[in-house]
Amino acid sequence: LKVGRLLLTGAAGNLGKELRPRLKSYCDMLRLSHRSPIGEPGQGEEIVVAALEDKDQMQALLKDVDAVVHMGGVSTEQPWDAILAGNIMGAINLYEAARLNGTKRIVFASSNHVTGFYRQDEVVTPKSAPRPDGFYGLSKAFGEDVAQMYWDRWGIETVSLRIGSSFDKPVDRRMLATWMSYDDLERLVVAALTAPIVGHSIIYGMSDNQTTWWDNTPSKHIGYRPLDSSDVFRAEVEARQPTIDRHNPVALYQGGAFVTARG
Ligand code: 15L
Repeated sequence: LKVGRLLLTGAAGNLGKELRPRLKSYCDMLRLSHRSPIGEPGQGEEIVVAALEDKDQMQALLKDVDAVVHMGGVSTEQPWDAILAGNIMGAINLYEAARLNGTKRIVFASSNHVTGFYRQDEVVTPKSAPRPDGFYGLSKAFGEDVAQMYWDRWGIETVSLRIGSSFDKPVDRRMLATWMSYDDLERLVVAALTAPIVGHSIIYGMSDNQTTWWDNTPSKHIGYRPLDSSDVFRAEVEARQPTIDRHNPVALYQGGAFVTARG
């Protein structure tokens, strides 16, 4: 199933870089955006420089786009001003641009930090109340609310991906629960783009890890099936981190180091 004209924001970011070559085969044209220049487009690509906090640039960016994979924005705990520009103004500018341009669906890179202040001995679902662990998590919760409002009011569909830790491999104990491989990230984004109806759905982005704090049952309709697991790295991770201090908030809460990080 092809998407037509697809926009990938944050194309030069950690996950944008991974998705750029992978998304090409699912669309006729891949438009890539970043806040600074990122070189020349390849075949079937367009490159546009646009800052999320710039309303006019965002409206031009979404012209003739059928769907968006929104990986742009601030991706860690940062000073409020940066979060305000990239993630708060950015969310509104993106959705306003989608409304004005008739974009049908957005896949929004939300984050597990929306629920980072649940403890590691709790299992949460996409229906659980948010408990953001900082300005960053708060901004992602806001982005999800923006998505919900634009669905209810304007019929723009979104899948909000509460991405765990999408890296090469898990490097600490926490990531045994939160890790998502790049191949599973691709499967999740493609499922979110192509599921026939999604309204506004929220789903945690994780591989098929044995240890998990998240139950995606309410979002089964998206049809995401992870094929990787952090468990092949378990021995390596446990050797590197043999003990954990359960009184340390970093080991107690799902958000890990984010729960004490200052922007
Ligand atoms: C995130 O939201 C960050 O963007 C990413 O860099 C990781 O730190 C991840 O969460 C995580 O929780 O491991």
